[in-house]
Amino acid sequence: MKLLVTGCAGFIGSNFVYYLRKYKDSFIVGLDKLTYAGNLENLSKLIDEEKQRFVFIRGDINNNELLNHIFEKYNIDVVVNFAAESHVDRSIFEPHVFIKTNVLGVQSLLSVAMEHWFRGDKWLEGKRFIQISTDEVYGSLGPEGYFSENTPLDPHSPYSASKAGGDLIAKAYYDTFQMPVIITRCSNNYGPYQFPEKLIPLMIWNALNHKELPVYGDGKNIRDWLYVEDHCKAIDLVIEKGKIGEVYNIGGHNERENIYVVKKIIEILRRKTGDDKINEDLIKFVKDRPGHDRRYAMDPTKIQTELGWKHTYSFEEGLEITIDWYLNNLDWVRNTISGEYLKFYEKNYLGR
Ligand code: NAD
Ligand code: TDX
Repeated sequence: MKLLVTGCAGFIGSNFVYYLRKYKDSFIVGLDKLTYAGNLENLSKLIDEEKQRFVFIRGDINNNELLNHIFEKYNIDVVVNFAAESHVDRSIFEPHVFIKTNVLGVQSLLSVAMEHWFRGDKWLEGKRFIQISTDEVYGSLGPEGYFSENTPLDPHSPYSASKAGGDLIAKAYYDTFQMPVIITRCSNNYGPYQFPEKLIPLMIWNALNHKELPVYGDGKNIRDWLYVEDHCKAIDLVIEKGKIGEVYNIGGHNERENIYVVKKIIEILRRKTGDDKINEDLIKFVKDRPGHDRRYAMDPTKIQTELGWKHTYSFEEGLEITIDWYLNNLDWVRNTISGEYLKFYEKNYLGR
């Protein structure tokens, strides 16, 4: 099988291409624009050790000429589209970049894939386009209930609106052309290689440096945490057994309040480092994120019953592993945040 994995130098994309290493007969073309969030260091082991089975190409999913070249040269069977602007806070300051990649970029990928996969009046066998989406397209929940695949879309941030736009154009390619599209919507991922602007790695890094831990609002917003390896396993199953035209929700049933997550990180870090300066005095409640969704929680019944997926890691287990990874990869964090994110963070968030 020949896969085009876009956004392969980001957090989930890089974990996914490592996950696919176990398939000795697969060939992966990794495409990534290397924005501030993409880091080739994430792929260094693959680039060194898997020359026969992995090729990296720097480029934009909006570049149709490049996409055509890739489809022609590598005869792609499966597209897994992780490429996106992914950070909600950034989308509040620069929505246009989100629309360009998360909506128009999806359209470019779909149209080029269609050009290569639709022959005569039918689709070539075995082709799959997997659009990686998010629970955020469903909006926000009250204290009860879960998002199912039938929950109406009700995005609130420019990020989630752009992801919903990408989903709808992908759905339209299935409805109109019967293109072999499948959409997956997952909850909050965490694990190795996550850019330290997202809650968990940001809190780990700040705590280790005895810096403030900025908790938005009252800290009682709830996210449903999914260890990235469990997510990769789900996508793998969707490629193998997922039904064309369907949506699959992927969630860990690990709902936690943000303040619990931050306190747990403090507790684990203090135990692992013996550093007493890592304590709850570092927590600072700051102005809330505008349009901040209160609660996300996924109902993963469909992927569990139809494809046999289940998550392996509880939140507390996954968090221990994640913290160990960051403690063993402090140079990675240092290199990653010495780039553009730091400037953005300082300009927009310090002093709130
Ligand atoms: P990330 O920001 O870590 O990585 C995104 C990658 O896409 C980066 O390597 C970046 O360089 C690349 N990219 C951005 N624009 C591009 C473009 N125009 N062309 C080519 N490459 C481009 O994001 P992530 O957390 O790994 O998320 C991956 C996907 O999963 C995204 O589609 C995101 O919406 C979705 N998702 C993420 C989470 C999460 O918790 N991280 C949850 C639900 C859904
Ligand atoms: O400094 C912070 N303080 C804080 O209280 C940050 C960065 C976040 N938060 C809160 C906001 C959210 O309620 O923590 C929660 C998690 O925030 P993020 O890590 O920014 O993730 P979220 O906004 O939930 O979105 C994530 O999950 C869904 C990903 O970034 C998206 O790409 C994905 O679609």
